[in-house]
Amino acid sequence: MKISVIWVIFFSLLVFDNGIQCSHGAGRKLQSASTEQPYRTAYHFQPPKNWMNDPNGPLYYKGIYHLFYQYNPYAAVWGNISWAHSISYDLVNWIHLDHALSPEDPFDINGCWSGSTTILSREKPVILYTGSDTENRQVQNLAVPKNLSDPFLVEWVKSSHNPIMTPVDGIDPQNFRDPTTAWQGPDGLWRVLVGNRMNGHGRALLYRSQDFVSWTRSKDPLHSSTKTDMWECPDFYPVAIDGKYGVDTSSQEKFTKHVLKASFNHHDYYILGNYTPTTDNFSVDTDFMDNGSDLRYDYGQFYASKTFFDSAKKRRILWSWIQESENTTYDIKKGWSGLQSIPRSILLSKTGKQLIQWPVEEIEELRAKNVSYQSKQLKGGSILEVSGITASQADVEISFDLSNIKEAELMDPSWVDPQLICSQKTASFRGSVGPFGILVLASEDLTEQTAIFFRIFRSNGKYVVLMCSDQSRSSLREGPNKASYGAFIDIDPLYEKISLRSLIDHSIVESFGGEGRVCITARVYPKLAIDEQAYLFAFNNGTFDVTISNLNAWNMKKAQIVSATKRRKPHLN
Ligand code: DQQ
Repeated sequence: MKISVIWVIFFSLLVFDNGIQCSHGAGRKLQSASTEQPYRTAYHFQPPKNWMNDPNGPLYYKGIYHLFYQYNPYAAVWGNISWAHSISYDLVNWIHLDHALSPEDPFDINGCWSGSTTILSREKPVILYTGSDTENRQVQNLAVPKNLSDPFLVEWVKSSHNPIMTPVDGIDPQNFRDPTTAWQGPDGLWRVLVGNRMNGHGRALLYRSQDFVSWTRSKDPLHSSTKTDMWECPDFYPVAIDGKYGVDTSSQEKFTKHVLKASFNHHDYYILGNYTPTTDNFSVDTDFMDNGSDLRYDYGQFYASKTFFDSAKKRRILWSWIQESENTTYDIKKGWSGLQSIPRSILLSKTGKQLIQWPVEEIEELRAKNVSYQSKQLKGGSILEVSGITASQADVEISFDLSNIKEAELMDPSWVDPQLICSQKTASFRGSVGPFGILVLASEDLTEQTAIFFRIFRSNGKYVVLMCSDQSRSSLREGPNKASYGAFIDIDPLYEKISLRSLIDHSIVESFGGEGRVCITARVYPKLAIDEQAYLFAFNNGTFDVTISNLNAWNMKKAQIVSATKRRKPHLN
């Protein structure tokens, strides 16, 4: 293990584009990118080629995790949308199976769009999905496994009753999609939500059914908003108050709150509230505002997500589509587009005011070589190379102690938009306490770097903690979108260390600040910082010192993601 500390004086920050720069001893020789596919990931879920978008109907059934997803079998652009299907025993290693649903019938000929699974009577999984029919109307369809004794659920049969919900009674046929996992009320009836738009605004239509085939729409939607546009991929589920475990969607436990998530404006937003199953009343704590203040699952690239209840480990797991940040021409050239996030377990925070997310524990099985140290001072204007691991494929945990917190700058009351502050005060913009954090997928000369960092401000006798993911210098290539992302974190740095975990995987960086209170996912496409030529640093570009109380970084092994066709039958062990 070799850890070299390089102190960089303030002058060098000025000399080098006012950015953080370093020089260090005999490093690895800088080479130009040679790999054909430098942006394929090693431990994120992705199909071998072509286009992928929304996760659909994730479920745990008879010891196996299933993930279905929106997929174009023919190209790296959206189209011919089918439900691709993969299975896993551990949420890390996957086998691709045959497609579960293909657009072949009048009720889905123009696409088998997003939907969910529900397990009926604890043993019968069923799919509800949106079909784009012969007239391009959105309708809801049902499919069931052909053979329930097959734990891999390879073959699915579409119901002869399809479509089972149609856009009648004034429902806009172009904005009627993405049924949720259904839940059963105390009256035994199943309930499901369907995303919809009415007069330009988002709403979640509520349907009820006795038999899962005949559905009646409730007069009132479960919830609607006058502030937002169409709600895609709604999700509705209970979370335990002050609990460590996830809760089944149909659970009627008392000590829960409900989460309503909707996808709009390129982000996944959620609200919390109290749901009364006897009346189907959902009374919200705070409503969607669409003014920048709404809670998001993730403040970076993260869309059309979906949760499911894992009955094996009693947890709720969140999956999401992570889009490219590159143009379509480049997607076609590289032959694929889209990733799935690392599955995250999701809980209500102790304050009850927000959700907390954390990568599922199974991902830690991929951790290999480790570098670690404690109580390392990072002087103002300095960086520290974390060497000894493959920085393009890593898991990094770091926490900071701030003894100079009282020196934090005063917050300007006009700084209300965290993303704007992050894009104006990038990592190279010096502050007092911060920016401090890590530089990932960095080139040796630091001309390329993705900075994930914190800044501390004083405001009305309290401290405000800002977390940023700065992609402005992530690539020397011109094409990628390099917008910065940011959010305020609900942490009091007087009483708590500031912590960060980042999962780095070639072209994706998923970051979890404050133990999962703020998550930011970035797609980056470095030209130099690829494979062995990627470097990892901790940095402090504030004027005051900070201390790294703990740092642990691991090489991540490659996950086994294979196609069933290469094996006689699905088998992971
Ligand atoms: N993607 C699906 C739709 C959904 C959208 C189509 C969200 O069902 O509304 O591929 O990304």
